[in-house]
Order: sequence, then structure tokens, then C-alpha cells
Amino acid sequence: MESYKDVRRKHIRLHMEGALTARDKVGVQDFVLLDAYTSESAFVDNLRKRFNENLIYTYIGTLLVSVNPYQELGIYTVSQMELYQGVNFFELPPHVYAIADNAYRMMCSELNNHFILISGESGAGKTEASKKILQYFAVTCPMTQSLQIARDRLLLSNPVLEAFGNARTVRNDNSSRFGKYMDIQFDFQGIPVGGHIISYLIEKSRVVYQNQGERNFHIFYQLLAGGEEERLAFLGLERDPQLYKYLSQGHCAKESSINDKNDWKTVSNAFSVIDFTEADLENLFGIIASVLHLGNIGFEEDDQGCATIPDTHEIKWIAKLLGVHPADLLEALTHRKIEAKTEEVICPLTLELSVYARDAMAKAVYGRTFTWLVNKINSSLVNKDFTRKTVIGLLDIYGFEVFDKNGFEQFCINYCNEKLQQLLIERTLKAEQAEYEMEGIEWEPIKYFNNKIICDLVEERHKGIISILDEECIRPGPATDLSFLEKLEEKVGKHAHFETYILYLTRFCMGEDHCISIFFRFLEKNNDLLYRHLKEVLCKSKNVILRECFLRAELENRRRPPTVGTQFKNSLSSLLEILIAKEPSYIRCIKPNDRKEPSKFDDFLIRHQIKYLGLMEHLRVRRAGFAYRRKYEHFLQRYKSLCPDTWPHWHGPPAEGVERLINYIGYKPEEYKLGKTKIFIRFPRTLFATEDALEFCKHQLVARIQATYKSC
Ligand code: AD9
Ligand code: MG
Repeated sequence: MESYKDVRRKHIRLHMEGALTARDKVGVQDFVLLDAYTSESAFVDNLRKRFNENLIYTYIGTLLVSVNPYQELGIYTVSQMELYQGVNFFELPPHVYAIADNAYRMMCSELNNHFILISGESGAGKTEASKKILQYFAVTCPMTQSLQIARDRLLLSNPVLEAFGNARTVRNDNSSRFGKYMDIQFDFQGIPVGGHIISYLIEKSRVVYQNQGERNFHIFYQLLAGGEEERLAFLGLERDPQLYKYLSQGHCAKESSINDKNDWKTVSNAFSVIDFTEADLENLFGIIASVLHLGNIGFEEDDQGCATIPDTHEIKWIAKLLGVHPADLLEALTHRKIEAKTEEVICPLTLELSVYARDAMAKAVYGRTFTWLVNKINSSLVNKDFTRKTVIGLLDIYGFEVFDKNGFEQFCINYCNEKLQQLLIERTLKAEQAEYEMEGIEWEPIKYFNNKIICDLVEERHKGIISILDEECIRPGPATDLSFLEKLEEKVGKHAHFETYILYLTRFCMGEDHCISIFFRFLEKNNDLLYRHLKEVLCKSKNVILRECFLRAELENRRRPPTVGTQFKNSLSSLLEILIAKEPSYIRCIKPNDRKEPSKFDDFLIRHQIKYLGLMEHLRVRRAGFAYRRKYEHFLQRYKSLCPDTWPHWHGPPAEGVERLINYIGYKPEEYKLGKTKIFIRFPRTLFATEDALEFCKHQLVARIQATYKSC
């Protein structure tokens, strides 16, 4: 009969053989197995070999690298999901399901919280990966009849949020224009029971302006293409998106790769599952339609240079849909209230300021409605019946992006990506090396670029770019984008990374003029000012959603609200707090080419991503390091049954017990190291083989007990 020592040896051999045969045919499935592991060319070669075989996933230890195939590969079927369910991580080819399954099993066995951080540049496949993970949980987790609705709501929150928060950009036809962190909550049996979503900084400026080749948020086009005749008539809308200024500036309102009509059906169906009533939808689409009407308001200038609205057709529609008084709205769009000592004075606005007021209203209304939508979805995902819950968080944030023209949005998005890179550095490269040192494990330190210096440049209190921007926004006297740039040069111009940071935002357009254009409207966007006069009108709205979005308390509060930059900085710092308290898994997504084409592997572009995602550094640390570590007490507790000396009890120091145990089961010296408080295991296969042995041992025990009962 096989002993568990034999089982362990057999499994180790199988893991090794699997890795070796895979290498010849289609590259290695774990970069750690590359011979030339320090060479970037070998890394790219391996990725290309696999990509050409439609193998889009490769590991670096437990980190998953994913290359967007831009085509359906048939690798997300239910039978694939079943294949990965409950199987040890390295036993099957790399897959996003393996990451999901591993996090899930760890959560269930250790009863702790996890998160999966998905990063990579715009169009690299983050949102798709997060959807695949959610589907994996929906299909493979245990389920009861009563909790099916919770599962469906979790799944269907996606199309709704994507409709309102995603848009076509030149980088991605379905680009996330908001950051999303979603907790999937599980009960003690591992059943998904609910969820919670936090959204980050939606790109409101898109509501009123789109660059060439880009669209507004999907929902506008979906409503026009798919909305029922009566609904459109009720909203005063026509089907043709070209008729709306806010939808046609990018000159691609009718994009052939996007099927708005079908997507409308999906979204409508999702609404009904997520508990939206007909009244909610009426209010919601009333707001969406009024944004379109707002965009079509035409201003003219009178003899005194003041703005007027000669045709009040749109005003009437907006007033009807938002439940506000048309005369109040008209006045608020063309006048501003200024508070003098004892009274309020109403001053007419110039044409330019009226356009500003109109756009500010559209952005504020859309942005706040989006927040309302997230809250509404959250209230349908909440499950108060379960108090003991563990969670797996999924983070899908807008990816790093550099356009020909970059603005405040790119500044925020790229800053956010720097922060997440910083988290990965802290939790992997830095923490890993610090731990070896603390545990007295011999270790050759590995150099890596710590981007904390860039994060500090952006966010440091009183010194960083955001603080300088805030100061410029509140200081008395005329502040402009140019004066802001001058302040930056004065305060951080000598910073080692200032130039590169600016260049990195201006990659395609250098020179001082461009620097100014980069900071074009930074002050305005950071201030995000909505005139009080308009706020007053919106506070009185009869549209229930708007009333929740514009509270009277805001008017009474005379304190200046935090700027957009500061709010974003604060929300990122709370996000990091949420993440730091959880066990991480990482997916790094790579975009194979800039043309959204299948089977095209652009070496230059990929090398660039490998560099800035720090994949080579990660590989070096992984390769030199240890895949697994555990406190002696915990390791002994789990595996003590494998050795007669430690089973059923070991009374000596745990470190000695572990040594006795691993000697008995035959760990080789190169497989492990013993630290001060922990055992470090170099290869995952060693651990998996030990787990297999434990499983085998349990079966033997059960068989023996059953045999004893039978013979009684
Ligand atoms: V952004 O930062 O939100 O602009 P993402 O989220 O990284 O970006 P997304 O997941 O939206 O990119 O992927 C872009 C497109 O690539 C998708 O719409 C799909 O058409 C395509 N894609 C991505 N991943 C896969 C995949 N695993 N299989 C097939 C994929 N197609
Ligand atoms: Mg996305």
C-alpha cells in the first residue's frame, strides 16, 4: 500500500513534470520557472509564445498576469469553472478562476477577508476579469433557494453600473469612467449572501464634453436606441443621438461595435431584479433626459453682453422632468445671486458664464445621480440576516491612461494607479524583504523602484501637487491655470520626479505651451463649483431622486466643501485602509496592442507595461523568495498528524516539532528555511504535496475507523 511519503513524492514529481512538458510546447506557465528569469526579453518571449497559443494567463508565483485576447476563447464555460473548483492552485493551467477559487478557499478555511486587486492600463481587461470572477462565485459557490436573489442582484448590478459609469474612449469601447470596489459577502458556509459597492470619482466632465472618437456614458445612447416609444415621448426625446449636443461632440454617437439597443434590454431587465420601481425609473430617466435637454439649451447675448435663452422649449421639458419652476430655472441659468452686506443682489451672467452654469448643472446632476444609484444598488444588496460574514473585495479601477490631451481626470486616474502600485510594492516587494530580514533568513536584497516618492509628490500635505492646487483655488485674487503652474514650479519644480511626472502626463506633447494646456481647467475642475442659485432651484425639485441628491442642509452650510482633488485623495486613503486589512491576490492585466485587435502582440507596448507594472522586480523577488510561510505553531497544528513524533501532541518548542515533522516527511534542504518564528517554504508544490499527504492520511484514518465499526 502507498504511504503518504510516497504520495508526496509522486505529487512533487507530477508537478515538476507538468511544468517541464508545458515549457517545451507553449512556454512556461509560471515565470518563476523561466531559466533566464532576469531577462526582460525572455519574459516577453514567454508571454508571446503563450499568447500565440491563446494562453492568455501566466503566473508569477501566485500573481496572475493576463493578456487581453480581444476575442472570445471559450475558456469561461461552466465546465471550466467546475474544473477549477477546489483544486490546488498550480495543478491546472493558470486562470482567473484559479485566483478566485484560491481566495475563496482561503477565506473559507481561515475565516478571514480577502481582496483581489486587478490593475493594468485602460483596455487591458480589468473589468472583464472582475466580471469573470463574480460569475465564478455565482456559479460555483453553494447556494440556497432563498439566497438566489442576492446572487442575481450582485451579478446584475454590473450592467447597470456599467451603463451609467462606462463609456467609449479611444482606448476602450467600454472604458470604466469610475473606480469600483465591491465587497462580496459570504456567510460561514461560503454562500454569497450580499454585497456592498464603493464608487470613486466618476468622470463627470464627460457628460458635457467628449474628445474626438469618444462617447458620453452608455446609458444616454441605450435609452435613445432601446427605450419604449411612450417612454421617449414622455421624456420629450428623439431617437437620433446626433440631435443632442452632449452626445455628438466626439463624432461617433453611432458606434458599430456597440449594440445600444440590446444593452438597453439587459439594463432594463437588471433594473427589475435590483428592486427598482417604475417610479424610481421615471425619476431616474427624467434626470437622464433633462441632461440631454440641458445640453441643447442655446444662449444668446443681449445688447448689454448678458446671456439670454430665446427659445424656452428645452427649459420647459427640464422643468417638467425635474419638477422645478421653469422661470426659476431660466433665471438661475442666466443670473447669479451675490450676497451683499444685508441683501442678495441678482446679477446677470455673461454668455460664457451661463454656458459654464449649464454645464456645471448637468455635471452635478449626473454625478450625484450616479452616487444615488450606487446607494440604491447597495440597499438592494444589503443582507441584515447574516451577521457573521467574511468578504472578498474586488477592485476594478480605471486604468492608467495617457491621451494626446490629458487633464485633471487623467491626473486623478494616474495618481490612483500610482497609489495601487504603492500598495502592491508595500505588500509584496517591501514587506516580503522586511520579513526575511526580521526572521533572520539569508537574503540577497533586490532593488526595485519605490514609487512612494511619486505619491508623495502628488499628495503630501502642504507640499504636494494637490495641496498646491487647493491653495491656488482658495487664495484671494485672480488665480489661473498659469499661476498654478508657476506655483508648482516654484514649490516642487526641483523635485526629482516633477519633470518626469509632467512629461508623463504630456508624453505626446512637450514644451511649455503644452504644460499649460495640461493644467487647463485644473482649477475649475478641482473647485467643481455649482452656483448657489442653481442649487436652490434643485433643492426644491419634485423629482424624488434629485431631492435626495440636493439637500437643503447643503445650502445652510456656509463652509467651503473640500475640493475634488482632496476628496479623491481622502477616498483613496480610506480605500487603502480597507485593502490593507485584507489578504491580497493580484491580477496584472496587459494590453497586447493599441488597436483593440485579436492575435496582435505589440512587443514595444508590452515591454512598456511589464516595466511600469514592475513585473520583472516581482519575478525576481518571487524567484529568490519563498512561496509560503507560516508560524511554527500553525504549521504544526495543521500537519502534526503526518509524523508519529508530533501526533497527537507535541510538548516541546513548536520550532523543534516542525523540524522533526519535516525531517520525517522528507523535505529537502532547498525546499525550505527555518526562521525565528516561521517556516518558509520555497515552492508551492512542496506545500501542495504536503496538503495531498494530509488528505491521504485523513482518508486512511476514516477508512480505518469505518473498518473498526464494521468489525464490531
Ligand atoms: V478601463 O481602465 O476600464 O478603460 P479595462 O477595464 O482594463 O479598461 P476591459 O475589461 O473593459 O478593460 O476590456 C476591454 C475590452 O477587451 C472588453 O470590452 C473586451 O472586448 C476585451 N476583453 C478584455 N478581456 C477579455 C477576455 N478575457 N476575453 C475576451 C476580452 N475579450
Ligand atoms: Mg474597466
